[in-house]
Amino acid sequence: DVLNFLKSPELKADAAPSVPVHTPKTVQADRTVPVKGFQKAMVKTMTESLKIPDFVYSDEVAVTKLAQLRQAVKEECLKSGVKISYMPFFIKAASNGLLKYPVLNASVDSNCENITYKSSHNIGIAMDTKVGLAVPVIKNVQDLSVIEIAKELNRLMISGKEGTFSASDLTGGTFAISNIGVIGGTYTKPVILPPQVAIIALGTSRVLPRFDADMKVIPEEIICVSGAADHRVVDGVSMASFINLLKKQIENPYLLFLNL
Ligand code: CAO
Repeated sequence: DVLNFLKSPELKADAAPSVPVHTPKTVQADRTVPVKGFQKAMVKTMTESLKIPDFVYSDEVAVTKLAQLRQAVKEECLKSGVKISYMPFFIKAASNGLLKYPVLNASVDSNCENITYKSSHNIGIAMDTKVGLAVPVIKNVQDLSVIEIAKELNRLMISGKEGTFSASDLTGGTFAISNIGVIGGTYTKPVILPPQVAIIALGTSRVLPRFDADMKVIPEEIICVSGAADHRVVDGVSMASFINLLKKQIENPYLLFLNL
């Protein structure tokens, strides 16, 4: 039995091991590689970004109803060759929010002397590609339906996998979204991509206990959304109101189809 086995002479501390114990050691030389390609672009943008006096605002967004909606349309979309995730809904909700709070879809010159309110919602999507972080852009989101956004996102994700982005795919962004939640993490502080003035990031969705209107505990699927903005141009109230509007649409996803 187990007790006798534990007392057996083979397990005694002074018993000589029959096989010498080895800790394998891997010998590796240091490696220096040049910074190039997308990483070089990241060095430039991120260094510029550090000069921006930014602030971050975060809130919980319940995606329970969105998850149900997505589940209901997923198969139909697949039949039309479109994979639909949470992202197209968030992108559409953000664009609707930008219509109401255009200061978040603006750009500033390097000395912050002029603000340009952009007419198009060209939304950059932070993407983990085979060559590293890229931010391809979905153009004119204000004119696209959720399914059209999904198609464009699918196309860009294939380009990311194959490394076939066009120059136009990678330029002209006016606002950005990073869904790091695909990988993990609950909270995140997104980094603005100058000359843009705002970006939002999504954390991982988690099912958590929350109160409903009758104070009953219910399971809610929650994503934490964080928005970072250039505080020289955007005030906290604009960002908070924008996130409130995004939250309202995601938590009541039928609103996304009403174009209110
Ligand atoms: N929490 C939990 N699951 C999530 C999620 C989240 N926030 N977002 C997506 N998922 C799920 C999707 O629903 C999908 O599930 P199914 O396979 O069951 O359909 C799965 O994760 C994979 O999603 P996806 O990657 O295919 O699609 P997406 O549209 O959600 O995201 C993209 C697309 C391009 C944003 C994502 O693939 C990506 O590259 N994210 C990384 C972004 C990044 O690197 N940000 C950091 C920038 S700063 O360094």
